[in-house]
Amino acid sequence: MEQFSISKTFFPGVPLIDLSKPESKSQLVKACEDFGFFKVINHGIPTQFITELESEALKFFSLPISHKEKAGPPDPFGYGSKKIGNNGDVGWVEYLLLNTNTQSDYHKFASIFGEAAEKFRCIVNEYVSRVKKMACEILEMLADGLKIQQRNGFSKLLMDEESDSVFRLNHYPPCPTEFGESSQNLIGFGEHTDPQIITALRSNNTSGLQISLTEGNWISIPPDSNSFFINVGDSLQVMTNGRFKSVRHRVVANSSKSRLSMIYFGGPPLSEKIAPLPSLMKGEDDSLYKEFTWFEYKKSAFKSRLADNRLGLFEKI
Ligand code: GA4
Repeated sequence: MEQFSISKTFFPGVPLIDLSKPESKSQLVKACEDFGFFKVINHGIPTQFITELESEALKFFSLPISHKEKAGPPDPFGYGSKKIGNNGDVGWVEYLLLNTNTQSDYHKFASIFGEAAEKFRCIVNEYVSRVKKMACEILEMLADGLKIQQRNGFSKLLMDEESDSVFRLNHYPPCPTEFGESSQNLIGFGEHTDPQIITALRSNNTSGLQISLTEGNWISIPPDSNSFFINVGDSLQVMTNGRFKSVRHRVVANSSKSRLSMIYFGGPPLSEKIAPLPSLMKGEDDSLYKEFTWFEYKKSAFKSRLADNRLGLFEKI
């Protein structure tokens, strides 16, 4: 009788982690090792904070382009459309990039929102502080799961006043019909890994997000507006000396529905040295990576193209 090897062909699905269960720690570690990506439920963020920001974001994106452009260009913060970064990447997307620490970018919104700019700022701040708290809890569970003595070994970098974290609202309008059949393959946001420590994404129920575990193979992630999707960033890969993988991901455009995602990128202070935690190396000199600060990595990242293997430059040969 013919035997089927299910394990080789069947994709078991994205790890689903229940944050309310302390025993999730080991599942979290495994998800970061195997996928660098997982979905969390029971995340503790009340729906009201999510839907409030979502409706503000939709209000913003539905303004005429000439209004939205007043909040641009993204240098690197502000409104951007199609152009991603400074090195020639484009996608079927418009977005708002915001710094989570300084409020200096909000003057860009005052001319569009008028007094509502202040309300927008408050709603973003409230949302970001809750998502940051959840991200820190996840990082602490991971530190426990890895048996790192300092439970806040990772999370303290996000909690630091100088933490260089970013917040992004991405709006992917439905792809117009004149693009015809090729619209199926139109890229919303090109493939890349995130340079920071950890990313927390919440989207509406429109599909588009895909992850790649092996080169050239893409897995579509079913959307779930009640959950958060978390991914390991390059910096966490380095801090775990390659044990956790920063996941390559992208967004493909949808031909009929618009997709809105709200993304928190938790990063360390600029002066922070990004290096494997000593307890995660066998010997002192066993780091797979050269020494660098977050400032150096970020500078190099912003010179790169989206799809580049940014960590490659920092690997020891
Ligand atoms: C990817 C993760 C975040 O969205 C981001 C992106 C940034 C940008 O949009 O300006 C980058 C990209 C991201 C990595 C490589 C460079 C910089 C676009 C790009 C081509 C805000 C970030 O920190 O790095």
